[in-house]
Amino acid sequence: MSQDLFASGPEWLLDNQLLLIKDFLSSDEATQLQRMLTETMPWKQETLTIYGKEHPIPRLQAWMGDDNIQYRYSGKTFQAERWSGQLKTLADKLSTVAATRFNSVLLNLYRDGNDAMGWHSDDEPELGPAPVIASLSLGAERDFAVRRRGSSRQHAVISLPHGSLLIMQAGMQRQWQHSVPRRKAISDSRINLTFRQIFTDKTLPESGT
Ligand SMILES: O=C(O)CCC(=O)C(=O)O
Repeated sequence: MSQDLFASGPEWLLDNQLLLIKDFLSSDEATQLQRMLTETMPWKQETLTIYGKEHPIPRLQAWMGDDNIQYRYSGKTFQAERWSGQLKTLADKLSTVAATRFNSVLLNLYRDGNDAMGWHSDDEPELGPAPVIASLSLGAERDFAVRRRGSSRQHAVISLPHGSLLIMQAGMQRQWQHSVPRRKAISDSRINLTFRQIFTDKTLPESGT
């Protein structure tokens, strides 16, 4: 992990499973990026099938990456759209920061505090056995809650400000779940980008590496 690229104060949290860099982007850079993404991304409200019934998820999503990147999530296959030059440049920069090779990004648009994300770990097989995920937050400051896998008790809440970068380290998804709880008092929107390395059957590393 290269830390000398940061302007100031990265914080290690949760037994070093999370690295938070609050000022990864300046406020102006973050605002500009949020505006550009709000206007140009192919936002969609996906649905999840629960007990045979389709439910719209409480947020909008877009999925961008290298050619032929596919991701299975909740029984569905999503094909990444080819990313713009600006997102690819950002992915390359974050790959250097996180010492990995991000080939895709999942974008979530939380329209206001009624939009949310439930408890989960990012542990789909395509992410490999020990995924490192870089999560960039733009817009309304929202809580990121964590709990141990197998426990229903919330362990910690980390507030993610405009322009912040949170890097989930390799052991995080095995041990912890995370969520973005509803916050009804928040009326502003937020975009979160999670940069991921998606493996194909051919590039998947062995379990335990
Ligand atoms: O919006 C966030 O901060 C978290 C997003 C997330 O958990 C995910 O994309 O898996």
